[in-house]
Amino acid sequence: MAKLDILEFPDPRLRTKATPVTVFDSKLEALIDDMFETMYEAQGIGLAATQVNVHKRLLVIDVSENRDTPLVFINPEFEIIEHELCEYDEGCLSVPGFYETVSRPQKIAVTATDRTGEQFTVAAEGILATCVQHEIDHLDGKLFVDYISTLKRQRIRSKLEKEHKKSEIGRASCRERV
Ligand code: GNR
Ligand code: NI
Repeated sequence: MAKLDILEFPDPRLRTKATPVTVFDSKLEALIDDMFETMYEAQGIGLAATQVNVHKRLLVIDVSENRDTPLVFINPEFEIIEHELCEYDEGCLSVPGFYETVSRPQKIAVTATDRTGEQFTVAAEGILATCVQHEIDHLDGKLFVDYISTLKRQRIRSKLEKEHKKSEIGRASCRERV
């Protein structure tokens, strides 16, 4: 197993539209395992393949308190069951350190396949419904910051760009010292 690097906003690769998974093989199994390891290590409740620079329609989620209920959704689609919106303070491993309130339909039905290619449908509400929609957005190249004001988004962008520049300088001086 391996921990994967997570792309961070405003990396343009996060805007890639992912394509369906068609091959269910050991390589896919290994990717799923690596995505869970990456998600648990980063203490996230979900991770989309897009975030680890794999542009396939695949996501992993664990919204359980004990972090012991891993869920895999391959080629996921959802239907809205209740149009009533539910607000959550959303964060994202690709937008580290920032949280904003986003409204999304509160009850959905998710159809996807599992890691063997078997199709299933589950109803999701609350944080699971929010998380599934947040992750499917990633597969379509969307981020939660797309739902907030341009001003707030630009502020987040420049703060993260500054941090990325700082850590690039840190890495460069580390190389110099070797
Ligand atoms: O860890 C995460 N927490 C979270 C909180 C509220 C709404 C959505 C999320 S998903 C996020 C992990 C992540 O970035 N997944 O793409
Ligand atoms: Ni995210």
